[in-house]
Amino acid sequence: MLLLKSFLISIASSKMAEVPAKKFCSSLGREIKIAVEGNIAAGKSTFLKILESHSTGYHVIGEPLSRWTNIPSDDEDVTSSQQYGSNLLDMFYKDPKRYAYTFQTYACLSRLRAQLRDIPQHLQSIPNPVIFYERSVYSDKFCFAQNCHESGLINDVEWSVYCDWHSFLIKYLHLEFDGFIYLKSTPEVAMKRLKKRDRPEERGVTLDYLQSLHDKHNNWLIDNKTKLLPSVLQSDVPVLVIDCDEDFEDSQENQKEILGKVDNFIDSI
Ligand code: UDP
Ligand code: DCM
Ligand code: MG
Repeated sequence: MLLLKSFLISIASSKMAEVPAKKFCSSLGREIKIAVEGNIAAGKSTFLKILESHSTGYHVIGEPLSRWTNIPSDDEDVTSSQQYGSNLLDMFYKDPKRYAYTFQTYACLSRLRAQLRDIPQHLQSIPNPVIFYERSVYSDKFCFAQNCHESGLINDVEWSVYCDWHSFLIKYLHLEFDGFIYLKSTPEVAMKRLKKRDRPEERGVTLDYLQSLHDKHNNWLIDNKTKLLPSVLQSDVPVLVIDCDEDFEDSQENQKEILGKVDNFIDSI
């Protein structure tokens, strides 16, 4: 049984400025893999963009959202479901009971595909590059799919099937992370940012839904109430919790403080 035993570093407020690329002191002797977690519209993609421009040793693998909404993308080959022109994210939000299982399956599958790609060539000459992933197969299951099951959008049979293949994949594919960064926002701030971003598919997302997902993230990443899979692959994974309610997108000061915390966190791994 994998219990995420976390040490928590909270950032109450954040201050920012330009920071030179740094040398990391990790003892791992290989790339460091970090999953960045957080509610819908918490600010993960914004945060990851800032991280990537902070250091040449930082590399980001974004969420494969374009596959879910079928927006064509130059660097990705088209999958069979895209050939049919589906927007699965939209189908899920329009008819969640019908499409929750399908969407959750596809979201996790496309994430696996992204996570299992080789690390980019240019990183191979850098000692201990850090790869940040926007979410993980763990939040897919323990936040989103489980929430769908508990709210009746995924029925018991579908949930059993999901758990079965998910456990199997976790066991046989190497999907470990060296740490998690939890961008923690209140559901109210996530809602404000979701409205600002205004993705058409997400216009029906309610504050209650964001509250449920918020609780799921907290149970997992802060309170350790969610036990991860029975697995010997990973234990004692550190979690850095960053309170991101205060705007950081437009605040150099806040970015500087957040980046300092991330650098320290990476150094501690
Ligand atoms: N955003 C903001 N202030 C911040 C971070 C993000 O106003 O400090 C906005 C950002 O411009 C975007 C929305 O919040 O319109 C959602 O951000 P993002 O897409 O990064 O969130 P994610 O869903 O990836 O967590
Ligand atoms: N999403 C989901 N289930 C998952 C992963 C993501 O329903 N397992 C949804 C939530 C958002 C969208 O995909 O509507 C992308 O997430 P974000 O906006 O947080 O980047
Ligand atoms: Mg995002």
